[in-house]
Amino acid sequence: MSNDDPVLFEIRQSHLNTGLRGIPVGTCRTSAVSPESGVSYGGYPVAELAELPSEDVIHLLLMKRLPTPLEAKAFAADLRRRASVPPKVFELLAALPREGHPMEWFIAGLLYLGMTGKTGDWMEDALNCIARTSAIAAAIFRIRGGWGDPIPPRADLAYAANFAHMLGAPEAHAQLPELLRFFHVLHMDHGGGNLSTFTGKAVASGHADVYVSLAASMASLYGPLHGRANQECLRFVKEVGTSEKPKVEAYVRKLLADGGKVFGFGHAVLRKEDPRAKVQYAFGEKHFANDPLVRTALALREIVPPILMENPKISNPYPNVDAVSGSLLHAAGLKDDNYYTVLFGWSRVVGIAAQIVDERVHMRDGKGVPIYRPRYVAEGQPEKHLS
Ligand code: NMX
Ligand code: MLT
Repeated sequence: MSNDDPVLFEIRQSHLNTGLRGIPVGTCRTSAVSPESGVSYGGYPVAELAELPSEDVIHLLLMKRLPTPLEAKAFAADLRRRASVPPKVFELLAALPREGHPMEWFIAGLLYLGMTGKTGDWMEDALNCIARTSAIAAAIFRIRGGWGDPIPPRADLAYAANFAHMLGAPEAHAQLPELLRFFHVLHMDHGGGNLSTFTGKAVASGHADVYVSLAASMASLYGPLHGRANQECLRFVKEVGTSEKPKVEAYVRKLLADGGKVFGFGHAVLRKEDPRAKVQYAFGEKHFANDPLVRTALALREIVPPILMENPKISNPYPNVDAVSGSLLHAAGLKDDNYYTVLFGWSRVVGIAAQIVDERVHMRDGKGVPIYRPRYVAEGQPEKHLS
């Protein structure tokens, strides 16, 4: 092996069946995750980007640089032009069973979008899909939640403000549009190896299209250990039911003794408090300091890490992105936690689509990453014959 081809990782028997934990499999052009400082997009710490309009950050992830003011205007207008969804898609959504989870609806919505509007060009489909998922996600809240018919987008609103408008949430707090804007930016991307992103790129490596690849990603995000942790986390915060510290501590200790998981804490890569959680806690302290669920989430922030640290198996005892997001959404008027993972998906679609474009169009000098095909070592199958 030459010096130009350094060994990055030595694979040992003990690495098998660990979910590829820590094993390098490729390069990522959109974002990087540092165990200590968390995620950055294109080199910018996510907490700084949380100040920007969604469109600028979408541009950064897709084009690998922030837009100039003129480009930003043109890019936002381009996304608005692409945003219209065929009415047939809403009719199809309306026919879905209410018992289906909103994420199952979102997966169906992505497939319907693909069936009614794909071009086959990776970048075009990525842009169209990003532009159209706001209408799909908002329609899921409205149709499944019984809020009414989908609300058309407005030509004068920015991406996230338009989403808040299309939601038309009956109990919306004045801070909801601002919360949705930075929620969107914070959740867009998290390196190349998180489960939903990895899944989407793997599916796209077989040259399936952007829409079905994103639908597969969203199936990964649906799991309670991944994106659905935001829903589970709010349920957990509700169950704790108090911000009185001794009671919170007693609750958490009993939960762990019974073998339960403390939702919103821990991470496969991070080893410090997630900067995305920090931004959200600060917003909670500023706008919802008297909300009982936000207060419980803030108490958990203090109490849980030292308790989790007592278990040496737990690699990261600190809050992750989901620790307080549900409490904020609830305080801002989105009361039904069943829908929270759709908001995660609405955001993560951006980073996954950008990474799919990179792997299909740019990697390996434009040849693209070949079809994913890791090796599995056969286990417990001595040779046998039928006769
Ligand atoms: N509560 C209880 N046990 C935990 C927790 C926690 N918050 N975090 C880790 N552990 C356990 C974990 O289940 C594992 O136990 P076992 O060996 O018996 O299987 C052990 O500690 C070691 O796990 P780690 O290596 O620290 O973490 P891993 O990379 O396997 O998992 C998570 C990472 C995020 C799946 C895990 O920390 C977890 O289940 N957290 C709670 C759910 C959650 O908040 N998920 C959201 C993550 C963010 N996202 O968007 O995906
Ligand atoms: C996250 O946003 O924290 C993830 O998608 C989980 C991960 O990085 O593994």
